[in-house]
Amino acid sequence: MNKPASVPGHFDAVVVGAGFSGLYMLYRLRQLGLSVKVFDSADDVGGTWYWNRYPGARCDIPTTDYTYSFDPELEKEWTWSEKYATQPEILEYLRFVADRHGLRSDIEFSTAVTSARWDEPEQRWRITTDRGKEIRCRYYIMATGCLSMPKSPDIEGAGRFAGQVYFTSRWPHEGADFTGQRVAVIGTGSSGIQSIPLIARQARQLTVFQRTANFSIPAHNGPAPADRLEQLDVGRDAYRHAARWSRGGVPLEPTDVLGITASESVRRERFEAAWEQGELFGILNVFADQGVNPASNDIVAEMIREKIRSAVKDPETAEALCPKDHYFGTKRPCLDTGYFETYNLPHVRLVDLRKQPIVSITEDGIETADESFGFDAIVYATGFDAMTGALVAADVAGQDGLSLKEKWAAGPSTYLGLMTAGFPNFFMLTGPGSPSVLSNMTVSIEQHVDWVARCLEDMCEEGLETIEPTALAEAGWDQHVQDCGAITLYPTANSWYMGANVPGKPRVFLPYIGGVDAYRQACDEVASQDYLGFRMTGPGGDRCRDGVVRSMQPDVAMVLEFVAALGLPPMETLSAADARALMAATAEGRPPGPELGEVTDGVIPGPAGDLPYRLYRPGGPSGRPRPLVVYFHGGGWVLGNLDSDDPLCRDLCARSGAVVMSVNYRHAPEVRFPAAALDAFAAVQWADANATELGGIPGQLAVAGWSAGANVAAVACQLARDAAGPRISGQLLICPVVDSDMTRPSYEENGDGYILTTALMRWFWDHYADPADRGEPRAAPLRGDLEGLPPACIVAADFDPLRDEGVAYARALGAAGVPVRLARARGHTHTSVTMVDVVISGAPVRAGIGEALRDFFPSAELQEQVS
Ligand code: N01
Repeated sequence: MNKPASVPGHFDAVVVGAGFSGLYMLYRLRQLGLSVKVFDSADDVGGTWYWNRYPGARCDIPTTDYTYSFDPELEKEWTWSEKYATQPEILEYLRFVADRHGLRSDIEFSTAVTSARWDEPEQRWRITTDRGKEIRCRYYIMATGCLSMPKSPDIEGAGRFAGQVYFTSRWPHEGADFTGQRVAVIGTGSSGIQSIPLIARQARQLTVFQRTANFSIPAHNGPAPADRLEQLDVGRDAYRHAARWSRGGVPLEPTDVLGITASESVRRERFEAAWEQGELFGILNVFADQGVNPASNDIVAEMIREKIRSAVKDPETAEALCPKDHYFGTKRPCLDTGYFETYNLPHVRLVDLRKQPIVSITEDGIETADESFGFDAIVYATGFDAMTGALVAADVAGQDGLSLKEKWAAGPSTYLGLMTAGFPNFFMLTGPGSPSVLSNMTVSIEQHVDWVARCLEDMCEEGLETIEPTALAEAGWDQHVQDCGAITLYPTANSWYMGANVPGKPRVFLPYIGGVDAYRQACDEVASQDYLGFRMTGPGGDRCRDGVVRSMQPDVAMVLEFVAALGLPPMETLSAADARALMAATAEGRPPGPELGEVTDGVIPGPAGDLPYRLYRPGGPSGRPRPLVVYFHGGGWVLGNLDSDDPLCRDLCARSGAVVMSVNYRHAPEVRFPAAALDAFAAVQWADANATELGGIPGQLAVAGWSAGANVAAVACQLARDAAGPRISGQLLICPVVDSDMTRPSYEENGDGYILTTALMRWFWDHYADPADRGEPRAAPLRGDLEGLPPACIVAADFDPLRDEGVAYARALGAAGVPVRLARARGHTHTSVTMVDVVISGAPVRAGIGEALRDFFPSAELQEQVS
């Protein structure tokens, strides 16, 4: 039983919403001994499942998984009757839970919260309800659901229709009888797709108005899957634990099969198995790359289109039902029962609004650009103002009276999707920036509720009374949420995930797509690191450990995890020969980089024998001269060759439109300092003298390099300046080695765990140059005279031990009057920017590099060729 409010109208916590999240939050707050009041505008528990009563409403995650796990006894006492339970059964379940734990006594039904104001002097929230009540609470928790605020009809004349009007999201409790009626359904998202087959059973005539064709797979509903029940019987706790640490909140091994490389038979087999299984996470896991690679995605999409074509008899209708304007999964796919087959019924018709848009709703029907339709009833299945709608509609005002609506005018900003700066003690359950709608909601709800409960318990123990995120932590999380979305295809769609379904809503990727497991890890880390990124106050003292919980690009982190799992020996423990062999082996099977016009190999004379080179020419008219970039590969003067940096050179060539000449140089330990630098300078001289033969434009030559290759490129520029030629138009230095001082902070911060380690860098130096030589400008160009050098573009990566020397070189060049562009590779390591088509987040950085290269050659011709 709840602790009563010690002062009438004063509670420890107020929760809005009595659905899955609100009920469990109440249960946990009570366990902490807090006084709680829950408000819900409905007259019973259920939340989403109270309102969405349209015919055919079911969950789309198997109910064995879409269920609470906090109460093992409850799990024993409740058995779901179907694989995907109906809305009435889910509602019954929530009623059962509420009764079992006596939760109703703390819930005020049929009461909406109309405003919530943070009272700074009192350090309390002031809550008002539509029943005129005003109450105070320390913690204000919105458990209002992600899909609870119906989108208002944005169709001309929507209020004019004189017949029956229904919204799937607010279906009448007494139901609707369409027998003998002419019915219109507008919208073909999950709600439309679930209800259309059932409405068709009653209606005399059913017309479906479709704006966007949607992907849907058969739910194959029936008894709960036997294998799932067996797993639960054998080890319920282990199963639930696996769900909590899975990507989507349902135990499922993510596949490593790539769509682009799988054979046709493997593709077909995997797809058909997922189709037969009829589960959302299964069909989203046919290929590991379907969410990021358009070609792979299209394989799945086309197989679904084939299924639609074979289900729908009329070819024109079938084609209109085939989704073609978004990648599969980027709008939430649906699970259906006989949806596409419904269009084979003689009284059902599809109107494709792309061909004939709605002009207006009229008094007796709908008028499109081509036709007038008469109806007895119109059903709006037009969706929700998702994820933020219910939050901003609630008139929440934090410090200084700033409302959530104002703060989020350009899109939501949260820390972990749980809190937002400026709104102390205000929690959102499954808020924007958390996995929420991309996951099994029940797992994500329990995780959020447990986190909030633990946080309040910790605060209580330490005498802390307020908590709110810092601006730094919140900005870092917002960035991470967007970074995670940006490497996927999701932002390309006009989906409600992007806020694109509501006119005027800012286009921002709303949920967190990094995975339930990764998210839980981040939340746990925050809590265990003294609530990193939160500011807490109270009689127990003020405290704030400020910081960003995730600043690495998500795909870079994945690569690091993958490499760590390989358990490779550290390079510096190997001989040079073995290290070279290991490097070559790890490069096998990587994506080749872009196709180019021409790639040819050759040799040039070096100071001590021939040096191999590879010449990359972009596509386009052959024979047309272009500026020339002489490139030097990375590898610490010990490793690497023309092949090691081949994808990067292709990428640089394609992006810049210049001819790229990658030149190999002599390596240590066989030949030590300054051989590599002298070879580089000789190569630049030769390229300049032979520019025309190489397809270059005489006098338009730049140098480039990565890592140790950038070291020799930088040295070549200094040698060219000292030798009064050749004239170099620019130097591109990607994560360069420019100094032998290994004490800068970036060595301290990033010296271990990010592939290029301090130990490896020391190994490189030891192979390359005697300690006495390492201060020489030909080894450490930062220590040289920097005046009169060519314009530079320097790339410095956040998680690179060499970051600070790159930045120092940029600053020193600038101070010496050299034009410099410093490109920060945010969230990247020393190697990740170069991993073409592996680390997708590196592409924008390389796009900037391509632009910098073009800027070295301001000839209108090159700019034109590239654009
Ligand atoms: O809403 P939606 P929903 N003129 O936004 C169309 C969950 N859910 O209620 O795509 C004409 O998906 C709109 O067209 P377009 C689930 O997560 C789950 O169906 O914007 N058409 C679209 O076709 C789901 O994703 C279940 O071009 C208009 C449709 O209306 C989410 O809730 C069941 C229009 C809206 O589709 C939302 O689903 C139900 C206009 N002015 C819901 N405006 C389960 O199975 C909108 N549309 C658990």
